Amino acid sequence: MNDQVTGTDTHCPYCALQCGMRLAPSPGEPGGVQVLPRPAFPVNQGALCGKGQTAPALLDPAVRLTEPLVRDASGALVPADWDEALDRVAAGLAAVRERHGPDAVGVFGGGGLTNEKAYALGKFTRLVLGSSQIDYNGRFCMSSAAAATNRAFGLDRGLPFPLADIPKTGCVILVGSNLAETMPPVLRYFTKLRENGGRLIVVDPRRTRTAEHADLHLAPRPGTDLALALGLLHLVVAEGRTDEEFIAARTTGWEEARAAAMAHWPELVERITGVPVPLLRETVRMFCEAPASMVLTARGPEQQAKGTDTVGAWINLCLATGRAGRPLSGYGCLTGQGNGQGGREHGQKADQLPGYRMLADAAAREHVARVWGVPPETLPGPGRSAYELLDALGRDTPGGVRALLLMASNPVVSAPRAAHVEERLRSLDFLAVCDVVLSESARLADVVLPVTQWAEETGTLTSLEGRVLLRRQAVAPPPGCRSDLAVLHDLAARLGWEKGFPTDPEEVFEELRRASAGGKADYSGITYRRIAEEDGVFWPCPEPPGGGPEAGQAPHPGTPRLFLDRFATPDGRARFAPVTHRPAAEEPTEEYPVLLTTGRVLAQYQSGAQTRRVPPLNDAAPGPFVELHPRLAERIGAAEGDRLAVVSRRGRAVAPARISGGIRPDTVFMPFHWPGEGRANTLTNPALDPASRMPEFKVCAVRVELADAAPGGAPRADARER
Ligand SMILES: Nc1nc2c(c(=O)[nH]1)N[C@H]1C(S)=C(S)[C@@H](COP(=O)(O)OP(=O)(O)OC[C@H]3O[C@@H](n4cnc5c(=O)[nH]c(N)nc54)[C@H](O)[C@@H]3O)O[C@H]1N2
Ligand SMILES: Nc1nc2c(c(=O)[nH]1)N[C@H]1C(S)=C(S)[C@@H](COP(=O)(O)OP(=O)(O)OC[C@H]3O[C@@H](n4cnc5c(=O)[nH]c(N)nc54)[C@H](O)[C@@H]3O)O[C@H]1N2
Ligand code: SF4
Ligand SMILES: [Mo]
Repeated sequence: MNDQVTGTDTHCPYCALQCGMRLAPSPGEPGGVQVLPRPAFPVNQGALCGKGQTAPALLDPAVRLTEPLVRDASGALVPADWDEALDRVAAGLAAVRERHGPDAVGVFGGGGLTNEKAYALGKFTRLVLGSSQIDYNGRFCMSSAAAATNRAFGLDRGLPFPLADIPKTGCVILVGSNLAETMPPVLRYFTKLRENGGRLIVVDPRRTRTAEHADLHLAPRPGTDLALALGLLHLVVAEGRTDEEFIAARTTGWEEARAAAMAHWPELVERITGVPVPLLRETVRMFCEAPASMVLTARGPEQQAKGTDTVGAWINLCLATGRAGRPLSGYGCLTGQGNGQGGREHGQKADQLPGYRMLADAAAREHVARVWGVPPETLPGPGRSAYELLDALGRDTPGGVRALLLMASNPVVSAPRAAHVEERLRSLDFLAVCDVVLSESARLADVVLPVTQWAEETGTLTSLEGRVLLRRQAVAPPPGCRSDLAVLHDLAARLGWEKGFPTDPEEVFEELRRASAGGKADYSGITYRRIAEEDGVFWPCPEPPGGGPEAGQAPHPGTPRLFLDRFATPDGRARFAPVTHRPAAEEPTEEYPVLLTTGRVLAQYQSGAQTRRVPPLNDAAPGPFVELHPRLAERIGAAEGDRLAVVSRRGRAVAPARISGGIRPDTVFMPFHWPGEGRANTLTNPALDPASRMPEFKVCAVRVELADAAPGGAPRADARER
């Protein structure tokens, strides 16, 4: 539907909900368009959060990059024409490759990239650069849930059912998601659930806006969700609430998982988590007495050095109670970035090829190599994970990565142990950044390429439901910008690959369809036309043998609901994970007695590179803060608004106090959207989950003190005057 009069139906630039919206011309407004509701799109039915509503501000040439920038002899970034900028990038990457080998050239992508871009970026890295060194920011996002669902179900799709099922189930345990702030239009599904008599249980160390809507709020110590889930499973067994028939027919590994859970007595779990036993019992009762129930996790339990096992423990709870692979029941992960789902399926992850094929699998390599027209042995093997890649940057790292192409991420703000990562980026021989704005990371680049974004181009994204959507171009891009696809095409041509990198997104998608055919994330039956006609298509959607509708065959309907007949494992059974509790990588000590956790606020998005440039959003959330309990505030002598120093083993950050009775007294919370002195990631711990390589963003040990205290510890008098 591309109607000149009423505008263009498209989707939001930000999160994984990918709300439908309509953009209509509106001269005089920022970006020259206004956002109108698109009530016919079923997922958000016209509702948008403030970020979506104000998104046209991102199109304003006053905030976005409109010409390439190159570093001149004096060290300043100065405008250049495209040919010069592209020549410099091609030469910078080629020089390092020649001197230090292909694996000295790295690529870092983003979950905001469309499927077409993620696909082209993976192909570019493996073919043109010949490098194994590619990963992306999605590793920081849902990789633990991905690892756990692959292990348990044989497939990783965020939600195995559409959001529309949520109001019809009986009970949802929402673990570590603040969706009232992170995807507000989704809240209506939970409000309807409760109107229908269903129950909502929220697990979060803070009484968030989301927790305000819950029937029960459990507030565990950060980093103890694994013990919590095991304690619930213990009670399920002790109270005779297991579904033995389901366990026998559809799962494997129960005996081991059961034995592990039985070691987690409710009283022990109360001691570890701080959640009282009666609340544990009430949770089990609500969950098991509902005719159907779900567990949904987000970054709270996942961004831990044991995130994979933690998600595994929550899946165990679903399996033991028969709450998986059945209508209106199951485990799901709420994916985060706009294309967090599709971005991990098509080859920008260190170990993956398109269609969710694994790079280490010979048959997978052969299939994809055939589509790419190269011998399979030319494809490099798996590379380093995101943090390991960032940690290996720099000319002083033996065997490290000395040139980097960074596309759609801002790790100077968003990576763990960010001061170290910033220093690694500065020590590169060559850094090229493709971005829409001059982010903190782009400021460090030798060359910055200004790319088209969102409403300025067309592409597909896969939402948290596994629904493949078409985000349509609605406005002309500024003349000085090129799409990421064009950048990859132009660089490939300079590096000897005239063919294989088309700039037309639909052409790339047609190739992606073939590359994904037969893979786990099979998109071969999906076309741009179908997406437009059907409000999106759920993968897997294979093309029927012998061809689709063009060949006179009925199209595959797509798969809104997974696992109803069998799980995607070789034997069709779900696998229990035999997991036991372990402490966080850093527990409190005398020197660092408080736990820091981090996350988001409503009006800012991620590293803030985009939303800090949108005035109404920036006014609503102008800067960082440290949320702390009144008792902790009293102990350190802090009043509301006082500048607090939060110190971890990695560094020190300073931000004003925000005192709240809604947070645990042993925990402080900082949002991570800002650079500079209030950068939360100066503090965070890059301890990695052994399976997913996810860093422990959600828990580290810190000391909290008044920033302006005089030596000796007493608050300086002037620090209290504001
Ligand atoms: N406004 C806004 N919306 C966004 C984004 C944004 O930056 N801003 N980003 C998008 C992206 S990429 C993502 S990944 C999603 C993230 O969406 P969410 O997962 O909802 O976001 P977070 O705030 O990171 O974490 C959720 C909650 O986890 C809690 N938490 C902290 N530690 C623990 C713990 O140990 N256990 C448990 N159970 N909970 C804990 C925090 O208190 C927080 O309330 O949001 C998406 N939407
Ligand atoms: N402490 C702490 N740190 C965290 C988290 C946390 O909870 N706590 N969460 C983590 C999570 S879940 C995530 S997802 C990461 C996200 O962190 P980042 O990867 O830094 O994410 P963004 O800020 O979205 O950065 C995206 C960049 O890409 C640009 N961009 C947008 N569209 C395009 C495009 O089409 N092409 C190109 N080339 N560029 C584009 C934007 O302008 C922006 O500069 O942060 C992680 N960091
Ligand atoms: S919830 Fe997400 S997709 Fe919807 S308008 Fe807000 S940021 Fe955009
Ligand atoms: Mo994310």
